[in-house]
Amino acid sequence: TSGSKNKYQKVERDQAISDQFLSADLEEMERLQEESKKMKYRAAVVWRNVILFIFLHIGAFWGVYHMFTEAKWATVAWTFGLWVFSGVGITAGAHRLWAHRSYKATLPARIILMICQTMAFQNDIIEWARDHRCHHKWTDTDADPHNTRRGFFFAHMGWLLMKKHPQVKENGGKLDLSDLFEDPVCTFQRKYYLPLVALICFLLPTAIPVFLWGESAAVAYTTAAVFRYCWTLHATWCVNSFAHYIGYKPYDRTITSVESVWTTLVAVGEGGHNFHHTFPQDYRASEYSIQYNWTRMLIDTFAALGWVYDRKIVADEVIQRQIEKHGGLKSHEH
Ligand code: ST9
Ligand code: ZN
Ligand code: ZN
Repeated sequence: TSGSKNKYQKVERDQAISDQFLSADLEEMERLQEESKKMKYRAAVVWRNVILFIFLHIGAFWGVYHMFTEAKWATVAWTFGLWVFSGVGITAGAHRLWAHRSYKATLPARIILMICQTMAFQNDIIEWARDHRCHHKWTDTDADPHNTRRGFFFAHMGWLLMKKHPQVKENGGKLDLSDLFEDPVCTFQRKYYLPLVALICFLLPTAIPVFLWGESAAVAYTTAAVFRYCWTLHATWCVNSFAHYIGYKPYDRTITSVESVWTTLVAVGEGGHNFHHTFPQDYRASEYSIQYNWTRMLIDTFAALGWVYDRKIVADEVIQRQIEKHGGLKSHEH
């Protein structure tokens, strides 16, 4: 029937989409770097963002002060719970599901993940996935939004304080994002993004401690909203900075990304970054070297409930062969 034919085509199409951001070949990377050198581009600082991030950090420190002084224990627990909740919106949602298509999810699961992802306030899913697909395809060139060649701070958060390099826009514009624009969960979120963020990232985290256990609004806001948001941002950014700089490279010694155990701890299971850049289609996003993969446990739990399915993994033999041929242990071997 035409129905089953469409279904079959869709599977093929999804595979093509998740394959398109395997790293570009060396020739293309070199061409990009040559072109970039000729551009004589100078980065422009976006002062609005600098000022907003300064206020965010002041608010976050205030939140830490409140946590050690007046906050009720339930508010502290709530703050840490929301770190994990918004964190999996990024790892299981924006990253492994939407950016990489490493598994499939039913509508209810996608709605839950979208709500979690909105709480993390890291741009809407479509924008997040577009930047991330650029990062994988053109890693460490100027078409990578958080190019590590521009330094540790740029890779961590500096890239959000400046205009994007023209190569990001030019090359990113060629990516196929049709899968994201076809998902009504993504287009709904994009359409109402800022009101949804106000509600889910700031209002609800503040209101619940106030109404359920009588926390003061100022304490709830600075801890569960502002501090938690800022903390989760840094946890995420560590994957772009620390997990591209300091650690081991068991799967591919020629790339910058590394295995970073403590990044895994703050980034709810996302520190196996040498594995992840080597096998970006694998829903586990890390393999043997790192055990605390909470995001994987969540996806597996959802799968047991029938909420998600078709989890992609790379065969053990393939991983072993990769380790033997291309693995290395030293950090910073280019
Ligand atoms: C944030 C994101 O923090 C963090 C992402 C981290 C990724 C980590 C990945 C690691 C793996 C996963 C680990 C998860 C761990 C989680 C642990 C959790 C516990 N392709 O951007 P504009 C075009 S966000 C193609 O304004 P400017 C496009 O036409 C934090 N085209 O450029 C676009 O228009 P539209 C909160 C592209 O003016 C147009 O250019 N948010 C692409 O240079 C203009 O785009 C903020 O701080 C592309 N890739 O401004 C906001 N990009 O969108 C920060 C752009 O309409 N952002 N185009 O299609 C900004 O203010 C601005 O983007 C800017 C650049 C100032 C940085
Ligand atoms: Zn990725
Ligand atoms: Zn990376």
